[in-house]
Amino acid sequence: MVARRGKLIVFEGCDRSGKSTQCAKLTDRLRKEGHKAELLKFPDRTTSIGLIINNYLANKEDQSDEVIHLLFSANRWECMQKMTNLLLGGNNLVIDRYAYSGIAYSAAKGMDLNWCRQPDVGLIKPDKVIYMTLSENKASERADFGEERYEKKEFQAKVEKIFEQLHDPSYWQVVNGDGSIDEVHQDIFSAVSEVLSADCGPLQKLW
Ligand code: DGP
Ligand code: NA
Ligand code: NA
Repeated sequence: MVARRGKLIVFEGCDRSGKSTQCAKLTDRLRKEGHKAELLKFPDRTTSIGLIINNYLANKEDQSDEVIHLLFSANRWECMQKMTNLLLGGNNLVIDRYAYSGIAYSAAKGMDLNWCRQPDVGLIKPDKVIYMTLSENKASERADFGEERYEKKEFQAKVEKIFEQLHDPSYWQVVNGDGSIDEVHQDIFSAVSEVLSADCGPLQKLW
């Protein structure tokens, strides 16, 4: 019998919302509970496109808004065959950022939202998007932003507004990241458990 396909779980949210910590915790938990699970992250800075993106984020290299937008998208496209193979092989994928970050961070610069959406049309559609939020209070308690290009308070507020526009309640779950790491993990784990036991049908495409 052919293995049931794995589920695609995407984490989205602003910088410092706790995505990376929660992605790692969820992947561990899934494995402990006997599920096959792999963790991926975008941008994937290890490919040649990823290296250009890394230099851009580190402010070592400039790119036009259009070029960097297309490179972020290409960085996702170059992973599609691998993701398809993993999912069809029964692996659940946990992904730290995806096309929604692509749109949110570019549109926050004032770029046209519809233009921004186009390059990611046809990527594998997630079965669930975990959208992590953080209240102002909690955000200011966390360590300061780093040095990277987008890590500024005013810019993050614009990004958040675009994420709110992209929010699709049919497959997004908003998770408040204000609680302790374990509390937040518990919320995420219950949302994801539902998806894992559901029959989501064949892989679908964005958008
Ligand atoms: P991270 O490694 O998750 O902290 O992401 C690096 C930074 O890049 C972060 O500020 C979010 C931003 N980012 C992630 N994906 C995209 C994308 O597709 N397009 C743009 N413009 N920015 C992105
Ligand atoms: Na970051
Ligand atoms: Na992160």
